Amino acid sequence: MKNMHYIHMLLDTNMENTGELLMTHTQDLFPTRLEREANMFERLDPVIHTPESRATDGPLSRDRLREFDDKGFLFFDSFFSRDEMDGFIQELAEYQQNQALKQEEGTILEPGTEEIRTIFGIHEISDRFDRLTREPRLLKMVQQILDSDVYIHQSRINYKPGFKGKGFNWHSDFETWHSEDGMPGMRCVSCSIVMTDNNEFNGPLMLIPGSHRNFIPCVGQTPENNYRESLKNQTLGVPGEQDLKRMMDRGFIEAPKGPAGSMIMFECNTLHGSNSNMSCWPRSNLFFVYNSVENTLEEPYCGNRPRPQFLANRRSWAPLKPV
Ligand code: 6CS
Ligand code: FE
Repeated sequence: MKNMHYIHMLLDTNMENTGELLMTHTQDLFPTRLEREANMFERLDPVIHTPESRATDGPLSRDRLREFDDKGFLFFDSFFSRDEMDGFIQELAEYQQNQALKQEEGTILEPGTEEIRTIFGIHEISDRFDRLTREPRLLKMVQQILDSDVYIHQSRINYKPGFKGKGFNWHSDFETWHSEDGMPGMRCVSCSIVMTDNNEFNGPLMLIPGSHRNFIPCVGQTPENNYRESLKNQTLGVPGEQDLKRMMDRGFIEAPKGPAGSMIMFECNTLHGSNSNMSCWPRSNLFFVYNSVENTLEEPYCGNRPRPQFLANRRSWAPLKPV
């Protein structure tokens, strides 16, 4: 049963005699892409959805759950062994040489180059990556946090090639997924698996600890097909500098680094971004976005047409079963 506080039941004025309740729309509890600035406000959803009594029914210890609750992300050094990653890394290298794949709409190139920036829907392209989304070690942690079955909302590989990989502006994924994909609430977690060693020079993912606790409404109306620009250079859904400074002063910035096979698990509303890659080494990270089956997509709250399947899965919300 969906979280009822998202469903805004209205008496249909034409039918008040019958008192029949009609679900006319899901109330937008996270208004954003506004005409003028609005204050940030505290999130409405828990971070850890599992009740305290069942909190340790899963691989994460109380301390790790508390750390995720406090910071909005966890780092796992060498979560997968390097040789477990070899097959995945080999497959990603083959994709970079695949000219037909470069023409796909779900493949985004670095501006002005033939270098791949992102391939979306990687779990729908590859059986190997599809199986990885159902790796029990991942699934059990995500289910423990979200207290429900999950499905993949979005998967992608960000290549960030040496010298040419551009950065990503600060943003909350949830702000985009709510506004442009109709994701009702914050019950969604990303797992970013490091495919090439992340060091301080090749543009590692940067996160602001504690930023997941506030929703920051952003200014600017969303044009149709915004993703054609935003995936190369995001300008909408980027918080203002005053709000970013407030979050950074409060939580500072962390850039977890580690060898291929390491993993960053972060909450859908944790502010993150990354610098351009000025080194010669690629910084390729795989992202699996696990959404709760209790948080499935509505119509986009920005009012636009739904985004393509490779960005926002509307086709299969069946609970993922571990391999
Ligand atoms: O629009 C999106 O869904 C994508 N944009 C960013 C910057 N992060 C999340 C996601 O990949
Ligand atoms: Fe993001």
